[in-house]
Amino acid sequence: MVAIEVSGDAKKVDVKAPGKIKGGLVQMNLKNSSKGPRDAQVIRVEGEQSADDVLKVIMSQGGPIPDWLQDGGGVGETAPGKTGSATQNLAEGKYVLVAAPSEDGEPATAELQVEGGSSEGELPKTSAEIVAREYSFETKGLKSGKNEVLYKNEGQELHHVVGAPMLPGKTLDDVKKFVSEEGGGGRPSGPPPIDFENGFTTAVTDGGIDQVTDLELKKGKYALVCFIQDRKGGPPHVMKGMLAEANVQ
Ligand SMILES: [Cu+2]
Repeated sequence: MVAIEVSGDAKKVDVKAPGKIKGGLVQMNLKNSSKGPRDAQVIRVEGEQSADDVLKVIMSQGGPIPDWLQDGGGVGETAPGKTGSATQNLAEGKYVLVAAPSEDGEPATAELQVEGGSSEGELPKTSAEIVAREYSFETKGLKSGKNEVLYKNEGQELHHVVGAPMLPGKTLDDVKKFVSEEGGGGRPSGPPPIDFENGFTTAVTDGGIDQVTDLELKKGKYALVCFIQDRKGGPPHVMKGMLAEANVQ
C-alpha cells in the first residue's frame, strides 16, 4: 500500500508520498486533507525529464503528449476529508506524482521511484466495469452507493472518465452542446445539464492500463465524458464523440 496525502488550500497544494516503493500490484490511497477535491496522477517518465517537464505537458491544453510520458494512473478526484483508492500494476521506473489544485494554480509534484523485482499481480474482482477506447465508453454493473470499479483503457490513446448525473429531462446532446461551447472557448448558454457537484473523475491512464478504483454513485443516468487529447495533440476526445450515457441501478 502506498499512502499519499495532499493538503493546502484552493490555490496551493502540498503532496506527501514515499520516495521509493516496490512495483507490481500496488494499492494507492489518497488522503485528502485539503479543503477542495484533489487527485493524484501517477505518471511514468522514460528518460531524464523532470517533474517540471511533466507539468509543461499537463498544462499545455491540447498539445502533444510525448512518448517519454508513459503509463499513467493514480487516484482520481477525491472529496475533501476523504480517502480515495486505486489499485493497479506499476512497472519499474521513475514516476512523477501530480496533484492539481481545484482553482487556477500550479499543481504540486513529488518523485516516486518504483523498484522492480515483483511480477504483475491480479486485480481484485469487481462486478462493475468501465471500458474506455477511441472514442467511446462501455459500462456494466454500476450501482448506487460505493462501487469498486474496474476501469480499463483498451485503446491506444490516454483516457480518463469524467462522470456526472444528468439533470432531469436532459440528454447527451445537451451535454455535448454544453461541453463543446465551453471547450471551444465560448460561453456555455444556460445552466449545465449535468450535476458536476455529484460527479467523479478517474485518473488519466494510458492504453493497456487497468485499475480498480472506488466510485461513489447515485441511482440514475450519468453522462461519461473524456477531455484528454490524442498523443499527437488536438481537441479533447469529447469533440470526437467520446461521451456516453451510463445507467446506475
Ligand atoms: Cu479520451
